[in-house]
Amino acid sequence: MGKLLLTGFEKFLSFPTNPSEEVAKRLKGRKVGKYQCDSITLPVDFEESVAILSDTLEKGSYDLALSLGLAYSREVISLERVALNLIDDGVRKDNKGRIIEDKQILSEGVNAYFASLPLKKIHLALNEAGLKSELSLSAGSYVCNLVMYHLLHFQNTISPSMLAGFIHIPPDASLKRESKWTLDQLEEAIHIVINNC
Ligand code: PCA
Repeated sequence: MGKLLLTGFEKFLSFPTNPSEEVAKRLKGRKVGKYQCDSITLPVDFEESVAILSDTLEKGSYDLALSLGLAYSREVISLERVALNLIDDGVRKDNKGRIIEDKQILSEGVNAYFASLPLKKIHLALNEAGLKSELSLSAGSYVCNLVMYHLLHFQNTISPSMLAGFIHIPPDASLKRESKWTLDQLEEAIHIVINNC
């Protein structure tokens, strides 16, 4: 049985919940496909998110690491292809009230990393199940991109055989009334992602 780390994020800005946390919690301790799932909630904090993620990855020797985050303005599951070595969000504060603009994540780091997940296969499987998804070229330049970059930096430098990547999920209908997604559907989508890894 493979080892899976699934991460979600705590709530942030004025959103009352974060479905990425809810979905990660639902899968905690469960067997999904060929993986046994560990899950954690990361703080929306430019420093602590990275510290907790790195510590967990170092201790866990995972075969698959999947991070989830909320993309409030997106309508479908976004399969992120690229993490950039950049934080630049002049508007959104983290949960400690910090704003970071135009800053490299790692000054000696490469400019970008690609997810090591079979994204095209996952995309097809989701769409066949009627759960709409897209391949996305940007995880943004806020905390999700930061976590994705560190996850892929770890994969590339320490654990090259690990499958790793980031998925942005849309809001569920309890968070945004116009949303067509329920938490059950978001959870099903993440099951399909894992089953195709
Ligand atoms: N979404 C934010 C950070 C936490 C989350 O769930 C993002 O897209 O960067």
